[in-house]
Amino acid sequence: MIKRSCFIMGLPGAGKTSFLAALWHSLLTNHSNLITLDKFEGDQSYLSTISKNWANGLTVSRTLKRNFADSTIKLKLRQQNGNVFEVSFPDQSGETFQELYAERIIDNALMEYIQDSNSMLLFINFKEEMYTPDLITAIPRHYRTKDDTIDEKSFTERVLRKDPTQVQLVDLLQFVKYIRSEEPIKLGIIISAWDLIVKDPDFCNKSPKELIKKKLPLLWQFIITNSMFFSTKYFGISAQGGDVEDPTIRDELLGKTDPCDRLIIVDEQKRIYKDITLPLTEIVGE
Ligand SMILES: Nc1nc2c(ncn2[C@@H]2O[C@H](COP(=O)(O)OP(=O)(O)O)[C@@H](O)[C@H]2O)c(=O)[nH]1
Ligand SMILES: [Mg+2]
Repeated sequence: MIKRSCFIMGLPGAGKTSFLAALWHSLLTNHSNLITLDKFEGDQSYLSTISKNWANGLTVSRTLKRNFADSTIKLKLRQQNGNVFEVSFPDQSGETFQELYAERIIDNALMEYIQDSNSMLLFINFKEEMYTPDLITAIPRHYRTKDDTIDEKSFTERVLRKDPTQVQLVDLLQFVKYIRSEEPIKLGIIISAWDLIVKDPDFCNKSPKELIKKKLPLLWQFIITNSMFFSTKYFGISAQGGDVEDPTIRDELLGKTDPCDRLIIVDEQKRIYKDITLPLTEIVGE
C-alpha cells in the first residue's frame, strides 16, 4: 500500500472543515466517485458530527484548537485503478496557522508531519473579506512610532486582523518550504465558497487559477516563482452548494434528495464536477 500524507492549511474561515464534512459524507454514500473509502482508522465521532451538520444544511461548528495528534484523521482510500493509499489529514483550526504566522510557533508533531507529507491543500475562502494593504498614513501613529507601551497581545491581534491575506498565505508557504528544506511538494489551491463567484461581476468568468492571479497577485507570483518547489493545481469548490445562512438558498439545497448533488467542484479548465474527491485524486493520489 502506498502511504500518502496530505496536510490542510488555511486561515480561520477558509472552508477546511466544510470540505472535510462533505468529503466524509461523499465517501460514505457515493460509490461512483474517483476515490472510494477502503477503511477508516480512528474515532469517527468528529467526522460524523460535522458531516451530519453538513447534510442538514447547517454550518459546521468552529474547529476548536486541539493538539495535532487529536485532530488527525486517517483514511484508506481506493482509486479506480485499484491503488490503495492512506491519507491522513489533520483538521487544524485556522488559529494554529495564524499562530505560526504571527508568533512563529509550531507544534513539533505538526512540523514533522509537514516534513513527511507529499502533498498539501491550501484553502482560501472566496467569501471572506480579503485584507488589503493600508496606506502608511492610515495606520494609527502609535503603531508607527516606536512605542514600548504596546503590549504584545494587542500587537499580535492587530497583525492578524490587518495584515493582507495574501501576505499571510505567502508567509505560510515560505514556512513550508523552509521546514521541508526545499523538498518539493504537490500543492492544491482550493478556493472555497465557489457558489458565490457567479454573483461577482469581476470574477464570474474566471477559472480558479485566473481568480488567484487577479485577486491575490502576490500569492500568484510566489507560486510561479517557486514552481520547482510547489507543483500546483487550482480548484474551485463549493462544499455547501450555497450560502446556508440565506433561508431561500438553504431550502433549495435541502430540497435535493442527495446532499452530494449540492457540491460544485471546478477544475483549471472550468469543467464542473460533483465529485469532491477530485482534488485528492489529482494532488494526493498517484
Ligand atoms: N457560500 C458558501 N459558504 C461556505 C462554503 N463552505 C464554507 N462556507 C462558509 O465559510 C465559513 C468557514 O467555513 P469552515 O469550513 O468552518 O472553515 P475553516 O475555519 O477553514 O474550517 C462558514 O461560515 C461556512 O458556512 C460554501 O461552499 N459556500
Ligand atoms: Mg475548521
